[in-house]
Amino acid sequence: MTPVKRVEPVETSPTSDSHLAHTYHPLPVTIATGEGAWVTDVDGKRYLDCLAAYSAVNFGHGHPGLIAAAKAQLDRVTLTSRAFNNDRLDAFVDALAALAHKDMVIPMNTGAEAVESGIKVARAWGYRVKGVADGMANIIVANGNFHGRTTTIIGFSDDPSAKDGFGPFTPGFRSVPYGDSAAIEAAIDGNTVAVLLEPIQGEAGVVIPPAGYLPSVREITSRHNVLFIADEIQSGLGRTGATFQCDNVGVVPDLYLLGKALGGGIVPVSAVVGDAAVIGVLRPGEHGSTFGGNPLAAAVGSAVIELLRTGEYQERARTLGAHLSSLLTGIDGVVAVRTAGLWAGIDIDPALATGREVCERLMARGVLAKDTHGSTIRLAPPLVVTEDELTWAVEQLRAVLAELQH
Ligand code: IF1
Repeated sequence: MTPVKRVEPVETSPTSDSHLAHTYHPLPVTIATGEGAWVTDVDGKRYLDCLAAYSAVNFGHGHPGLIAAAKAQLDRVTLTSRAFNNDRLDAFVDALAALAHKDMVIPMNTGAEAVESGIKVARAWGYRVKGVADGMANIIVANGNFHGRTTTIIGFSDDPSAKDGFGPFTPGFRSVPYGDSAAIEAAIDGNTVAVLLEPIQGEAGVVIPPAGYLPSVREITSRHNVLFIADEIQSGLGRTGATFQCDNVGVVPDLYLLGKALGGGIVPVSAVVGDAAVIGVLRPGEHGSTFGGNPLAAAVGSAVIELLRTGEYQERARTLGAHLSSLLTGIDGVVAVRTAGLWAGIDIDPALATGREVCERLMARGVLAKDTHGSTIRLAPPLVVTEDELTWAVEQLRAVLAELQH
């Protein structure tokens, strides 16, 4: 029997007395409270939050209506499991289905769970409706994707930092260049059950595909009897100036994967939303989760959907996004800008600084943002931010880049 190689445990820094796993390298700020688009650290310093927990806080910190919905439900019942019904879930799924103009919802908790659920639905649909031989289904994804951090999902990532050292991975995925619908068609075969895409790639740096890409993917998948699954976990729910980014390009996917802002920045709420012809393939006992569809999540989710029903937040993202886009034009030290609603990917001249360095300097000036890769930073403030606050934030970016140039 070959001896198991003993790997010395990674030395933690002697000063660190934290019990927290070292899975992040956060900016050196410790947030204590939040209100609207602002957060306050333990020393009372205020910051404009231009990350919004990666678009999970679209409606601002402590939105009164969402907090009230959560508080009211806390005093009623918070978790029943799906072994029994609860009096909040039907209203939530009815409202969410109506919002997406679909007729069936799988309520889950995190985004990754929604993605994993979408993969299971697509495979089951492939075997039970399309007639793919059992165990042979493949799903097409895009290079540069980020769909979460489970081992199945990182298995089809091409980011070594997300993937290396966690194998073996789940088979049945093919990755093609993002933005190239011909590459998708070339990768489809008789066993292809779905194409899974972010309508805009968030972690890749707010990468917006060519205008005709998603409509072309929709036409190709329909023609080949392949499901189109849109991961709107980050791009959806108002961020890009519409309820879904797919709305902006006139595309209706077979499945929407939703998360982040669906929980109002209060509780994890995610969902797979589609039609019974697809999601209806699942039978009792085949899928679920302890917290999926719990009454607290459903009550908060219903309040979030109510905020989106009027279109007010989508309009704010459109109007303020146009302002943000104009503010970001012609800044020395910025080599490229990509914006969609109130979401911006900003490529800084790598000769000037890394994205991390820029974010550290922005933090010192009271703006919290996050780099993605290399010298790219993203801005995604809560949709309640004001025009003046956006102007001020971009002035801080200009000042940081001016400092770095001297
Ligand atoms: C972290 C990134 C963003 C997502 C899309 C599914 C998920 C995500 C399009 C999974 C989650 C989060 C994960 C979070 C940071 C953030 C992130 F930097 F990791 F890549 F936004 F770009 N689909 N994205 O963006 O949802 O399971 O996390 O609820 O890992 O620190 P989740």
